[in-house]
Order: sequence, then structure tokens, then C-alpha cells
Amino acid sequence: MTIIKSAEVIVTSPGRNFVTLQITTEDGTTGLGDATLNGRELAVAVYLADHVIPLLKGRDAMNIEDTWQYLYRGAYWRRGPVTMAAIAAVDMALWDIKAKVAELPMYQLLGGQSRTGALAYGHASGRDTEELHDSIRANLEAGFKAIRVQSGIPGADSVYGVHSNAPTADAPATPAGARASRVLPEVETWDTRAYLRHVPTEIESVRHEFGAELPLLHDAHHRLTPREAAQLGRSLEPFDLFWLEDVTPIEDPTALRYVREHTTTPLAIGEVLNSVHDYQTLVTERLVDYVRSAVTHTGGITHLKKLADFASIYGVRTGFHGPTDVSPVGQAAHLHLDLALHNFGIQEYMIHSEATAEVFETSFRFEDGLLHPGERIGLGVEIDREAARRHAYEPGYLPVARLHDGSVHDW
Ligand code: KDG
Ligand code: MG
Repeated sequence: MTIIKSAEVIVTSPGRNFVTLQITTEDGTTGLGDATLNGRELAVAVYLADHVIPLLKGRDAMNIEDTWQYLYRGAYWRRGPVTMAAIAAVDMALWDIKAKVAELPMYQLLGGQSRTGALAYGHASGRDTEELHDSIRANLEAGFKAIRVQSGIPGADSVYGVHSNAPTADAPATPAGARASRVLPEVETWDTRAYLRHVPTEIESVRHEFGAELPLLHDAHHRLTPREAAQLGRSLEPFDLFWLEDVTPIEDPTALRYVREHTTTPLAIGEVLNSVHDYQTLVTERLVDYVRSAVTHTGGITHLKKLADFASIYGVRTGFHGPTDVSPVGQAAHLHLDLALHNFGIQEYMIHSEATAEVFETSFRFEDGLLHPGERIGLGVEIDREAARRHAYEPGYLPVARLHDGSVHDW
């Protein structure tokens, strides 16, 4: 029987916090879903435990679309990162179960494979040019064939968006706020003019050192006005970026009209969006080239597939968000989609720590710059509950950015 018997929220912190939902059917089939919302993890855990799990018991695990609509429309209150992460976890777990029942790797249920593997990009960053180039070399040695480059700005106290620079299994590059035994978020200082002056020179040095072929990406983390973004895009045109990410604050998609009119640098956006409806203007007006949502924050496989199909009609490709705060369960779900979707573009891949890999055992592999979900049935991820119990939750926050005058800026 595929009737849902129970569901449980697992909060664990092997190097950083993860929230996982495990659903079990009456015949003992289990499915996993990722519900990790960096810095606000427990809000989703409570939402699941108190408001969603009681609705799941007794439902047919096979009716994924109906369960999705039941949780989404039934709640009346729609969208938002907490709700959509909770629905995402249920959805992923149900796809995991369905694929296990079918005895197929999940991508087979999405239409089978469209490619041999998903082009992945790694993260390189450095406080100065030398450190950045070393970090790029480490990525190349690790097998990456596309690289995101972030560099320190002279006079700034940190490289925004990262705590560590080494993308290896021992010391993975980690989005800031991974975990900290501190009470308040770190504060970083931001200077837009210094950033706009410096980034083109840094990317030029990377092109000079590593050649014209290597696909390069850069993330501006929503920090620019449309005019500043247009200036940056234009100044980066000679260096042929794969994409420039999150140039303007996400709330106003029409801000990108001005950017689009002034630069041909490809644009990506969407890691903080959580619904296909959020993309309506962005996609129908072709304001972006890549949609960046994560399966974990955008309603799961069911909803991300809808987004990808919607985007495909307008020639927009995918570039799903894959930082270490998306758990191996969420990342596995991305890889099944990446393999199956025709309009796949690129997959972000930050390698999880060894402690994380001890808790989440995965079937996916990274070879010759490409990611593949593997042939294990389901999503291909198992959780070691004993190992998970050894890593208790620790509060952690993303940093906040302030300008030199002390006012809060976008992070
Ligand atoms: O939780 C926030 C991180 O996932 C984010 O800062 C990472 O911007 C990011 C990226 O592109 O991976
Ligand atoms: Mg980003």
C-alpha cells in the first residue's frame, strides 16, 4: 500500500543546519525531502510538524499533484519561503517514494535523460587576485569546467557571500552564515562604487590567466540599482560571462528592463523566489536568461518542473541554486531534473562537507565537470539517523551588509 503512515522532521547540523522530512508509507517505503531555509530553519520544521504532517497521514502517496494543491490552495495563505520549503519537502519525499515504488531512478519519471550529465559550476573566491587565481586552480583540479568568481574589494573587510575559499571535500566553500555559535549576524561593510570599479579588473585578470574558453559566472547579490547593474553588465561584456547573477533587488522584476536595454551580458536571477508566478514578468518579457530557483525553496520537483517548462516556452534556461545550504537531498532532486529537462542550462555545485556526507549518503557522481544523479532507485539519497543525531542544531544567521554610513544594504 502507498498510504502515508507517518512523517517525521529531522533537524541535524553536520557542519551546517539541515531540515529533512522523511515520509513512510504503510508498506514501509520511505521518501526524503529537503526543507532547509538557511538562517530560518526551525520555522519550516515547526510548520511541517504542526501544520503539514497531521494532514499527510492516510493520504495516498501516489497522488503528488493533488497533495501539492491541497497543501498550497488548502492553506489559503500562499507562497513565501517557509510555506514553499515545507511543500517542497513533502513533494520531494513523494517523488522519492513514487520512483522507489516504480523501481526507477527519479529522472525516468520526468521523461528520462536528455543529456549524459549536468554541467556544474564551482565557487572560486579570494580576498585578492592571487588568492582568487589559486581558488580557480583548485576548482579546475577538482574537475570543474565552469566557475563562479567572487573577489574581495580593496578596503572591504571580507569577500561577501562566502566564509571559506577552498572548494574541497575537507573544506568546502560555504555560503556565509553556515553555522555559528553566535547570537547576532555578522555585519559586512559594502561600497558599491569600489565594487563597480574593481570587479571588471578582477575578471579581466582571470581571463588573462585562464583564457577565453572557461565559462565564468559572477554574483552581485541583489546589491545594485538598475543603472549600476547596467554599468557593471556593460563593463563585463568584453569578458564574455556565462552569466551575471542577481544584479538588482528581487522585489521589482521591472528593474531589469533598464539593465536589459543597456547590456548584452547574460542575466540570471531567482534564488530567493519561490513560485512560478514570481517569474511571470521576468520570463514573458525575457528579462533574464536563466531562472535560479532551488527545488527546496520553490515547492519541490512538481513546481520547479512547471517553472522550467514555462521558461522553456520563452527560450529561458535553468541554473538551479545549489549552495551547501541546499541539502544533498535537494541537490539530488536538482540533478534528476537537470538530466531530464531539455532547457537545462547549468547547475551550481558547492561540495558538501565530509560530516554532511556521513549523514546523507548519495548516489550522485561528479565526473569530467558533469553531475549525474546515479542509477539508484528514487532520489538516490539515504539518511543515517544515528549520524544525524550526533549533530545537534546550532543557531546561525546569514550576515547583514551595511554601507559606510551605517545604513543597512541588500545582502
Ligand atoms: O543562503 C544563502 C546562500 O545560499 C546564498 O548566499 C548563496 O548566492 C548564493 C549562491 O548563488 O549560491
Ligand atoms: Mg546567488
